Amino acid sequence: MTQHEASVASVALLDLARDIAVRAAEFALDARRAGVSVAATKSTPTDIVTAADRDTETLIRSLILESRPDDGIVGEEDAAHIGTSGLDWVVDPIDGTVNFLYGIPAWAVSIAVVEGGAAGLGGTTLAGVVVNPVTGELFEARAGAGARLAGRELVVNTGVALGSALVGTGFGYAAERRREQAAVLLELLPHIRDIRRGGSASLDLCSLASGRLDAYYERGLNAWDHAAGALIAREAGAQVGGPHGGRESSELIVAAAPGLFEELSDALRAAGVDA
Ligand code: LIP
Repeated sequence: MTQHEASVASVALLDLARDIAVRAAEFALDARRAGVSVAATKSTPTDIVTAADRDTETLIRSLILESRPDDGIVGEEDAAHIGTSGLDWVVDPIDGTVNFLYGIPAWAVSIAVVEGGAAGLGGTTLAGVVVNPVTGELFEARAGAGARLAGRELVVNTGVALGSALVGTGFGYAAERRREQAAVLLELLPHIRDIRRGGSASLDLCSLASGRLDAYYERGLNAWDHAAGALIAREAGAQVGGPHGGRESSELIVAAAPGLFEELSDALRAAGVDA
């Protein structure tokens, strides 16, 4: 495939991801307005799933396979669908489920298209879309083509020292994991401007991309939480990574402009994180 052909292909993937994300966002917002209840719990009693999570992912999966029947799908609420095309769609139908349940307007539909990764892990993200259905904000990026919100190019904040940095983070659902995360926060908080805990990793990464945060880190995420947001942040100029200079992973994701990325990583290591 020539570079031009690859570019045309990734434009088509972004267009499809955007169309599907918009339709899923409308569907999920209607479900929110109709009233939400917990359908089940997963890893702990506070790790909830609603019928809207499941129904929205079902809609997204059907729309993907309608257009691209040979692609794979990795989603939060159902088993992986193995494809044959080498492309995986990595989907979080409602990222920020607790916010969705409580009616806090900070949840998102997150869809990424990943090439060459085993079940969406470790590959190259070609396109990503994150939609906040309540605010109507649609963040998107295509690899090598920048990140945008409503047509406006996104650029991360640069030249921010750790002591002046507004840092986003989140916490897991298991008590022991939360205890560890609180201990890290105790060490980090005196060295930064402040913490923001928004409740949606994909929106936190989009906040970084749009200058509403200076940095973001979190431990214990799944690929669907960060796949699209990480591309949007990278295309806005953020350095995004995980432990020991590697790729972001379920163990750790750190994202910030170069310079602050290293400062934050050093501070996390000093707080006992294997960064
Ligand atoms: C959420 C993440 C968030 C994390 C929450 C939760 P979910 O994903 O986006 O960053 O702090 O604990 O994991 O479960 O709402 O899709």
